[in-house]
Amino acid sequence: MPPRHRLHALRFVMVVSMSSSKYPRSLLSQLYRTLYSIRVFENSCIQLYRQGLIRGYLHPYLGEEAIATGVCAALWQDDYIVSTHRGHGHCIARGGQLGPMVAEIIGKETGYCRGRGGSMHIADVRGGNLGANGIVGAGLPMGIGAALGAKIRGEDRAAVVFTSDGGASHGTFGESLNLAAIWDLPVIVVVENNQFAVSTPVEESSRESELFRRGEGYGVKGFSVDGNDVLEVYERVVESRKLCSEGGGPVLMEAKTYRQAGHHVNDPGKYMPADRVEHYKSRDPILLGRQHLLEMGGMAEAEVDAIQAGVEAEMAEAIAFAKGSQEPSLEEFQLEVEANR
Ligand SMILES: Cc1ncc(C[n+]2csc(CCOP(=O)(O)OP(=O)(O)O)c2C)c(N)n1
Repeated sequence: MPPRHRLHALRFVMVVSMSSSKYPRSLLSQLYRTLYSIRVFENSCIQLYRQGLIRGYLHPYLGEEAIATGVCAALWQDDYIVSTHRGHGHCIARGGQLGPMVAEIIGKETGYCRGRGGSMHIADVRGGNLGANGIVGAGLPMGIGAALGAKIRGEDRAAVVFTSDGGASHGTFGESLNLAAIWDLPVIVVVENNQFAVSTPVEESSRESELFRRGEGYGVKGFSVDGNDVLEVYERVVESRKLCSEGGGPVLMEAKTYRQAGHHVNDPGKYMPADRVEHYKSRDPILLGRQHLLEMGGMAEAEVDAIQAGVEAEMAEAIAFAKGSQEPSLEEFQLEVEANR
């Protein structure tokens, strides 16, 4: 072995042996792969949008990746998730494949919903993702229903409902928490508090901006986590999932975070104070995840770079797959409209 490589290998072995992390390296590496996949996916979608391949709205999850990643890594095989209008990250973290996701978003037959749903309506029911939703707050009753169904059938399955600071002020939020509480349902409601509903700051839309406190009035355990730190999110969801299994649900988790861009792809986000954006960028979930992998996982920079290169290659393949896929035909659209009249 050439001396430079020997030195590198020696340093690597020392780092591994010095690592006292309670987290297996495989977990840290899986978390980082998911975080990075979501980041690359969202940046690629922005490019596709600019190229005119995505029509309608596109709500990137940039800056919020640690929430979906940490939550879904803590779930069990048969659990359900219900997503939001900002839902690509949830789908990826629950095991969604990038190719059918891009195909769905650009309206191709090979998409998860044959290109009929688009960005805000991706569902992967077989993978446990009951779907994204363009109606703010509408996922809550769906998640409660899924958990109720599991309970009635005697299955040990939990449902995670992702919602938002805006969603937490909808009537469905209170109604769903109340029903989940009186029926002791295995539900984890995750409020992704990115501190804005479009351009309205959460302090202006609620007298109590610590949204997890809303659980108290319904008799639901609530707590808040740093939504930029994937490990903190993961740990609290592991505990919450166990609690659901023991009959201790529902649980309300508020994950505090910040968008790194405007509400949707065409919103410059000028209402977002620059110092707040900078603060949260300095705590970027991808950077923190990388740091965990290097420091706790004892991984070498080159190995982390290799994970990133693998994700980038997978993304390029996904885009090629989607672009090369067939468009739905006009005739079939007409038949579907007729059939649903
Ligand atoms: C019931 C309903 N009202 C209004 C809208 C229009 N709308 C789309 S996103 C949004 C606000 C979103 O803010 P928030 O719920 O906090 O989620 P975020 O976009 O910050 O993730 C609104 C009002 C909608 N989609 N559904």
